[in-house]
Amino acid sequence: MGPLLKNGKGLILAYDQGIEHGPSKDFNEKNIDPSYIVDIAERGGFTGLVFQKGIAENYYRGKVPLILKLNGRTSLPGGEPISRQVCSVKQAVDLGAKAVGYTIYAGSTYEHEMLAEFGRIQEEAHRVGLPVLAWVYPRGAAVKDDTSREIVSYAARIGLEAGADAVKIKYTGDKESFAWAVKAAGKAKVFMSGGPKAPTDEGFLTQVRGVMEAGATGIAVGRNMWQNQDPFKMAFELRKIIFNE
Ligand code: FBP
Repeated sequence: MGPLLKNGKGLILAYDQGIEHGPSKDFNEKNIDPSYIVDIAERGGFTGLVFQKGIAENYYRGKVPLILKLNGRTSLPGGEPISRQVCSVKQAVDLGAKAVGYTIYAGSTYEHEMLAEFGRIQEEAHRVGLPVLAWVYPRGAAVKDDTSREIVSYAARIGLEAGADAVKIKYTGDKESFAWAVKAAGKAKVFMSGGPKAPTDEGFLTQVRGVMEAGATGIAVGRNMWQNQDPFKMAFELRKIIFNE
């Protein structure tokens, strides 16, 4: 995880929402352009940038460490979630990625397919020296509350046991319960997932402070950055909290 961290901490910018949610749900005239996101990552001092391969091939400029997402899905089918591999580890290496990412929808009736695929990818990535970040999002009819202490700590533990070097999990709502999830993740580094844009910047920053105090390695966020009117100011505030700058 070294290349993705500064002083042992990480600030990662996620931009795979175009395929996950569709362009009209999250994007405006500005942030629909991937070049704008690359600017935010570069000028904002991010330690990692998450793209799907099509965006990476066309827009990635090599300055901020790339985390290539290897699976993906659209929001169109509905039903139990499944996200399958759409890009190889070799392609990640060819694109200069410093890590690969994969989403596991634990709790889905298809979880066995994602766990098996993740297992193969993890072995392949480790063979070529790439760390693996797991987005572990419990989801599907069996999952009642995907941000409860129990479920989020379960997600963190799944990441550890499946062999992830880092796990990206949802916020539980308070520092104490998030600290339990960090414990459950063991040696897997924990990144908080951003979620929909918070109503106020201060509210989001307070949340991030709590998450860092709970022992997280950092955050991996999208909408709370590139939907912000002033993402550079937000990045500045986040760097103060995460890196003690
Ligand atoms: P956000 O900070 O915008 O929530 O992005 C984090 C992320 O994990 C993205 O990488 C991914 O596209 C999205 O959330 C998935 O969101 P959802 O929870 O709706 O599946």
